[in-house]
Parts: sequence; C-alpha cells; structure tokens
Amino acid sequence: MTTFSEITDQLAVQAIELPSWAFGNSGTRFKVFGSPGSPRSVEEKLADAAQVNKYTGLAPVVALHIPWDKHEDYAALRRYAEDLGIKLGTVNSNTFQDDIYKYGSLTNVDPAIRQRAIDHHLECIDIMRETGSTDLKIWLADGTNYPGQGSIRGRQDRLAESLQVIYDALDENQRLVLEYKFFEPAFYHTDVPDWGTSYVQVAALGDKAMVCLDTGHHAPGTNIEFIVMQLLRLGKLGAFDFNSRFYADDDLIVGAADPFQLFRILCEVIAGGGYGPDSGVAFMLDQCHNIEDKIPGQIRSVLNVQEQTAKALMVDREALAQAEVEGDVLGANAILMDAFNTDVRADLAAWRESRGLPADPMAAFLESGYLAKIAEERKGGKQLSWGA
Ligand code: LRH
Ligand code: MN
Ligand code: MN
Repeated sequence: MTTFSEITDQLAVQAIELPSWAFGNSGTRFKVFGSPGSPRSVEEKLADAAQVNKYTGLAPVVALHIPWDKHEDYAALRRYAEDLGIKLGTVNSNTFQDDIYKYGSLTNVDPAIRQRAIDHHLECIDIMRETGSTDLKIWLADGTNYPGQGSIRGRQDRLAESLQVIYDALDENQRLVLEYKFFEPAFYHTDVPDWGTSYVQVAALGDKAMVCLDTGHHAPGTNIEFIVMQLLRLGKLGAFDFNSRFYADDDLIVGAADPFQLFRILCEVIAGGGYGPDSGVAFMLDQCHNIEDKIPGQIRSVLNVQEQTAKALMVDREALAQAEVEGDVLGANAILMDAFNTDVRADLAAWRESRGLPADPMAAFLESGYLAKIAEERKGGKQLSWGA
C-alpha cells in the first residue's frame, strides 16, 4: 500500500467549496428550526464559512445561490471574502421558487416565461464577472406530475434551445455545469433526471458545458462510482455536489450515511484524473444542517472528504492492475479494502499539526467560543433560512 507520507503532497492541494446556504437555518417541509447566531446577511454566512477554512485549511471557496445571496455590491462582497481569506465560487441559479415557474422555467411552453428564466441566468453570469466566479451551476426543478401534462419531447427541445442562449453568453473562462436529479419536486417526470440527459444536453452545447453530479440525486442502489468513471472518461465531469442520503435527497453530511461509497467514488475520481486543482472537477458540498450546528457540520463534512481521499490515494494501483491481469479476484478486492480499512486519523492529525493547523479541527473550533460569540452578537435582525 502507498504510505501516508507519500500522499501528503496530493492531500495538500485539496480544496472543497462550501455552500453558502448550509450556514442558514434549514429544515424539512414540516419545520425549519432556528439556531442562535444563524447568519442574517451574506457577509455573516461568509464569516462562518471562513471558520471552516480556518480550522481545516480545506475550504477556501464559498458557492453562492442567487437570489438567496443577492447583494447590492458584488465587488465589495468579493473583497469582504478575500479579507476573510476565502473566495467566492460557483454561482447557483434558482428558477424553482417563483410562481411563474410553476409549469417549468427553461422548458416552459410559454416563450415569455422561458425568457425570464434565461434572463435570470444572464444575470447570474453578470454576477460571476464581478465575483470572479468561473462556474454557473444550473439545477432545474422542471418536470411534470402527471402523464400527459406536458410533451416530454417538446420540453427537452426547449431546454436545449434555452441552454444554448445561456451558453453563448459565457465568457471564455466561464463554464456551465448542469446538475441532474431523478425526482422532486416533479414526481412523474423530471426534465434533467439523470447523468445521460445532462450529458446529452451539455455535449450539444460545447467544451465549456459540463455535468454536475450531486451524490444524493440517484435512485437507491445506483452505482455512483460507475457514473463518475464514465463522465471522467468522456471528459464531462465538471463538479460534485457532495452530501449523503439514506432515503431521498436528504442533504446530510457527506460520508455520514455510507463512507465506503464515498471512498469508492473518490477512488474513481483519482483513477480517472479528476482529482486536484487542474483536473477541472470542482468538489462542492451541497448540504443542510437541520438539527446540528452548522459550522461544525461543515467542518465534519470536509474532514470526512479528506479522510476518504487519503485512503483512496493510498490504494496500491500497480498491485491492483497486476491482480486484475492475474485474475486474482479476492487479491484485488483485498488491496482496495486494505486501503479503506486503514485508520488514517492519527496520521492526518499529525500532518495537520505539522502545517500549523489544529490536530483536531472539530475540538479546536468548539473550544474557540465562536458559537457563543455569534449567539451573543447576532441578536435581533432576521435570520436567513435555506431558500431566503
Ligand atoms: C437540488 C439541489 C440543487 C440546488 C440545491 C439547493 O435538490 O441539489 O443543487 O441548487 O439543491
Ligand atoms: Mn445539488
Ligand atoms: Mn439536491
């Protein structure tokens, strides 16, 4: 097996993008629970995100969601982030909360509504120019609830036309990343339900259009690492939305439900050249912390990704290839499992300390008193929720 000291250079380049919405209050359709000190402004979300980076060194970028993070001065917001030692990242569009989009946005049968949805994306691209963001992430709630409600073919054609207009507006250094999800809020059909549809749409657009894989957006039992392999093979994996799920789109802490699945995904990422800053694959979290504290929830999340990444980097790939050639089924499986079953926590702790980071970022953050401080300072004003 590759030793821990042989992988630290690769571990050091890991950068995980945090979702601004993870810091606001969130919940289910039954209840949103507030927690003391929750952010009341985009700036406060960024300040909380900067804490995650301060204690882990893993999270230097924050993704925005428009209109949730609408701001009167994006250049100032960018400077504010930079002063905190972080950067503004992916801009996520949002056409799923306005009444006009009840029957769809980019796919809507009404050209005026389609144009409104296109204009929203053009606004996002303008924002990206000011924030210095390079990725526009599109996830559509578009779909139907009942067979016959809409022409699924017509909607696909209109989607292609709308995406083309948005794509043509991108600058040279900007990308469009199209996320898929198999159901919800539409329950009969969804217009971008799977990686194949996303791939077909982005392949028609061109080189600057890529697929986003949200790990919570598949049917139970789906072999997600296979999809990762295929998209990397096709040069079309643009980004991850990491989270974990037990049932549907649970948005729980990545690596919490199934650490082994996360390990297998990361093995394919590394094997397929999808790891590191030059790979073109953005690692992002897309999570909500409904009942746990948000900042520690995000710290735990990035640490989970780091831990499984370390193990995936330690897989002895030469031995694995050799075992395959020899038809050594159990030997090959043992090589993979050896890496997964290695406890890298002590090595990671020592390595963090050697880089001036706390050995135990969770404990260090909890001891810092930040949560009590924001609970005291952020009294009054309206706390922001997921979706606001
Ligand atoms: C949709 C989704 C998408 C949205 C986010 C808030 O379920 O995963 O990425 O932007 O949730
Ligand atoms: Mn997502
Ligand atoms: Mn989701």
